[in-house]
Amino acid sequence: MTTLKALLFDVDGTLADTERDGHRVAFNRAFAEAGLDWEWSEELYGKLLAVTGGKERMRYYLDNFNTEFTRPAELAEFIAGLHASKTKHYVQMLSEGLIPLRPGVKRLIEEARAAGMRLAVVTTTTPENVTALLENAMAPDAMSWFEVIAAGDIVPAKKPAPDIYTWAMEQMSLKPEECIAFEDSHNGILSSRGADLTTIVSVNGYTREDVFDNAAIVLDHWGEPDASFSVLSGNAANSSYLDLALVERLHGGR
Ligand code: XBP
Ligand code: MG
Repeated sequence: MTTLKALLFDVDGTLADTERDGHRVAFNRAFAEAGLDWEWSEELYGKLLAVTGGKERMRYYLDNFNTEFTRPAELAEFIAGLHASKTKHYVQMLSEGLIPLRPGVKRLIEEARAAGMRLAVVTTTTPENVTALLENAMAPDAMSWFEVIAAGDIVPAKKPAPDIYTWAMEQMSLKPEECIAFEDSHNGILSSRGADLTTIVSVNGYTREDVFDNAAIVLDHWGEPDASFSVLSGNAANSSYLDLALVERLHGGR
């Protein structure tokens, strides 16, 4: 059995419930600021989450949910401008402390760090968003806890493509069997499993009904000593929250 050396974390939906009350709201603020009448409801946003990446998501929206919109000649630049504004709003919201980490996130990451486990972030979101979440919700120096931040447009093919995980492992000179991934969504596990990674899933409101073939375990959240997780599929043995011992046991089952 290969020793576990690194934990690779998705961000949106996994470390924090960022989509409904974070990204969605930031998109709507950017649209309003640009004088657009686009309004992404909670329900519509659930459909738009089929596509990862904010710029890609706006294009998907225009192609499928707002075909009447008269597109500017330079659509890519138009979308990039809206996206820059959305990132500004999102970072502002995080700096106001509006989005907390999910249960167990800080506890497990601190435990892994103390045990000398190597840590990385692997996400489709924009790098500034990762910094804003880690510094505001985790700890002011939390960026330095992670050896690699694989984020945003660093690889052209975003999740569900495996490229971002493969890129992160290349940076760390690690093989898939030496790592474990943490995800929350169907697109996320397609990406991590596509990179041959054992994957622990914690669902959220938008991903509870997603399909998670080949997950090591599917939980409602990582849990805390005083707030047990629920196991949606898989075997947590006698554990009631996700700690490093359970992570290593799940990794051993690959
Ligand atoms: C996260 C995403 C991101 C965010 C928006 O997916 O899909 O696109 O919704 O981020 P995952 P940007 O958790 O699978 O990485 O607007 O910065 O692209
Ligand atoms: Mg995610």
